[in-house]
Amino acid sequence: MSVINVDYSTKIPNNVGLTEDRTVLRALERWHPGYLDWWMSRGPDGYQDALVYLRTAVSVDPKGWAKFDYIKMPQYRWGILLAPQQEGRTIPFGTHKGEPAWQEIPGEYRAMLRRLVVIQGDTEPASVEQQRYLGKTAPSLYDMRNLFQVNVEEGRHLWAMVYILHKYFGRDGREEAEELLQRRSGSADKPRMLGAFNEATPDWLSFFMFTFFTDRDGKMQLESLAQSGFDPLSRTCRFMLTEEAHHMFVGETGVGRILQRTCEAMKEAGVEDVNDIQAQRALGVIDLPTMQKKLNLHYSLSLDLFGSEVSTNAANSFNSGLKGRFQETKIEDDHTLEQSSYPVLKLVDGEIKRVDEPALTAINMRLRDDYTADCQRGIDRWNKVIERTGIPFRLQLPHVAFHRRIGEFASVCASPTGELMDSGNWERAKDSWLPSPADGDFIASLMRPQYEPAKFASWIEAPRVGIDNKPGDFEYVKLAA
Ligand code: BYC
Repeated sequence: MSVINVDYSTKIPNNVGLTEDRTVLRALERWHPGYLDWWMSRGPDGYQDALVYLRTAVSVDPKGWAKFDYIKMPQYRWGILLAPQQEGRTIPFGTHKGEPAWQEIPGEYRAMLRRLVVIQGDTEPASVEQQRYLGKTAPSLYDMRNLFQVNVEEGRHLWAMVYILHKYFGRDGREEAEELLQRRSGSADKPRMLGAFNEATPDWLSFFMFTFFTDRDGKMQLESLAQSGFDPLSRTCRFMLTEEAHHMFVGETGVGRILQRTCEAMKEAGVEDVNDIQAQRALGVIDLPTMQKKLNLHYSLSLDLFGSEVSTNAANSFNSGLKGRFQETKIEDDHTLEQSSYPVLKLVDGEIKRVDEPALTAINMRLRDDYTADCQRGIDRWNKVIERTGIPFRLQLPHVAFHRRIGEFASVCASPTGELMDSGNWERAKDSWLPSPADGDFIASLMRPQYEPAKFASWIEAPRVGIDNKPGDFEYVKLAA
């Protein structure tokens, strides 16, 4: 078996030679029924008998890894797929820089690595739980198919982390893998580990914003873990990134299509005031100010996922060679950062200022900056969509101090433009910056399913091209009778 092609002879498709690794194969086979129970009870509600036009990874060859076919979701072949091993790969950063990449985990780093793998693993099922009910209000079969594609792949990403836990962490790993099926998004007793993954995803605008902003954090974190000196983690994250790209595409094009519909409806009806919410809503579309509010919410929740700006956890993960920076190997510096500094936004005497901090402890800040730049490029593309319609409205990223619960700005109240204010004023202004209950009710009123091929809900444009180049009237989901 080559590392490129996937072995489908075992219950768990893989390219890691599971047939010869009986202990791990058996451990995973024991975990499998619990996973399926979780999928059936916490995965997409309904639609488990529908035939969904999904892509499944059949190889890790970048040129042709996906095969599209109709499949019922519970029969999706969740597999363990690692990118090919790079001959002679060395650790690219930290105190072990230049040493051969590890194929086993050095004893002293086990606990630190386990924490990173468990946090990564925890986010994957969490997002599926958050999106559980969205199929019922899908604006088209095309969108429904994309939702389910994202869901099954997040399920596969959970498998990817569970494989690492079973293979390299023995009994501790098996216990952690079990726990990953026990925690629940939004639960009071056993919540998911990171804040954003306990928030609701109540409607499709939230889903698209989530896949734009939160999956983009996933991209940044996976890129950093793909640099890891622990080679199996690096290889598994590299392959996950190929799937992640589609998730961000779903988010970016989803929001883009909503913006397009709103702006075109405004043009057709002659609505000129971009702040006239009622006039826009009367057209059956989502008004532009509410789009900005949802953006503010999802960006600020996702910023929290980067941890504290100054973090010894992050410094330790970097020093020990476990988690690097975004595209580490493309950065031109010494990759050990012992003497370097990095500008960090901090509160100094009640003002927000940039202060130089040791670059090692500022690793989270740097990744967050790279993330913000990547988000900004996406916002620019959305603004082009608006600009082409001639509507004078532009979306903006709020200030990083706005609406934060983790890090330097968790203790202060700031407006979207970064002015610090007291909590009373902030509370009074909050509904003009973040979606209010009334905004939520309005969006909910639009969330009616559209299940006819080639048709789309009133508030979203059709996509420009189909998935797998299928024509506009393609039936992406065949709903069970
Ligand atoms: N919520 O030193 P600190 C994805 C905790 S998304 C709650 O500041 P550190 C996906 C932290 O655990 C990518 N708690 O932070 C997207 C620590 O607690 P303990 C997921 C938080 O460790 C869409 C304490 O605060 N992957 O893949 O430097 C769909 C102090 O921590 C939060 C990863 O994140 C929070 N937001 O950085 C599906 C990669 N933030 O341990 C999937 C792995 C911090 O003292 N994780 N805390 O009790 C990491 O690299 C790091 O752990 C973090 C935090 C970036 C998360």
